Amino acid sequence: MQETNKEQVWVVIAAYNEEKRIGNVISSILKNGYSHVVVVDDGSKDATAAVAENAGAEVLCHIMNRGQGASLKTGMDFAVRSGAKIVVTFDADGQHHAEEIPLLTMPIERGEVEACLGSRFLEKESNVSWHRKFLLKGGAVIIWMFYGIHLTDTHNGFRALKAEAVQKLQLCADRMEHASEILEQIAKQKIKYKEVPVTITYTDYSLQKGQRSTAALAILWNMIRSKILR
Ligand SMILES: Nc1nc2c(ncn2[C@@H]2O[C@H](COP(=O)(O)OP(=O)(O)O)[C@@H](O)[C@H]2O)c(=O)[nH]1
Ligand SMILES: [Mg+2]
Repeated sequence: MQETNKEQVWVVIAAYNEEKRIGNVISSILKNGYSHVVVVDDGSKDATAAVAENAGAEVLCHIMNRGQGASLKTGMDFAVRSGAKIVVTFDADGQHHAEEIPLLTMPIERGEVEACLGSRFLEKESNVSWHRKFLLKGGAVIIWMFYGIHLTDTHNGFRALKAEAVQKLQLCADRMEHASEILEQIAKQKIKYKEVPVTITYTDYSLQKGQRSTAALAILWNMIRSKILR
């Protein structure tokens, strides 16, 4: 694989009550040569912030829980202000793989695109359940209908954005709706993007702690409703 300039990459992790996994996640990123790891601890009730700091991340804290969208915004803005050329968003629960970060950053470094979006439905195998797959496919159809961008995977938190693209994003959604909002902004701001195959690993931990399919359905419904009422 072609070498990338890892010094210019900031990896941003939004974390809520992830003391069990965040340490290993940070270690795997550092081991892969990325020294800029920013964790936004979102009012966790456990030791997420302390574990993240001990593992070598720079930790920003929200004093109360504001949601993954608000946390990523805090982290991405901080990264850009700190000199990041590329910002990678990465989950705290061990579902993403640090060795795949270059797959997302290389097309940006080569100047092909300003944003690279991870997809679990291209080439690589992810152990995603049929009902999650069904919802994600429904989400892809809605994103295509609403924003005119055709993606195979619309709610994948593993992505890379050029700093200039981060600055163009106007993000207001604090919670999980932010994933659709980022895509809406990519379309509106005409940010050049591509999808890249990545692996998302579902473990008992991530399934038990992660979003319920009903929550994903509620997000889809809210998107449709707000579009109709707009
Ligand atoms: N900052 C912050 N992060 C959150 C919150 N809820 C979930 N996350 C993080 O966002 C990532 C994805 O969340 P998760 O619930 O696993 O979503 P799923 O993988 O789509 O089921 C994980 O790294 C979580 O720690 C929250 O309220 N605030
Ligand atoms: Mg998860």
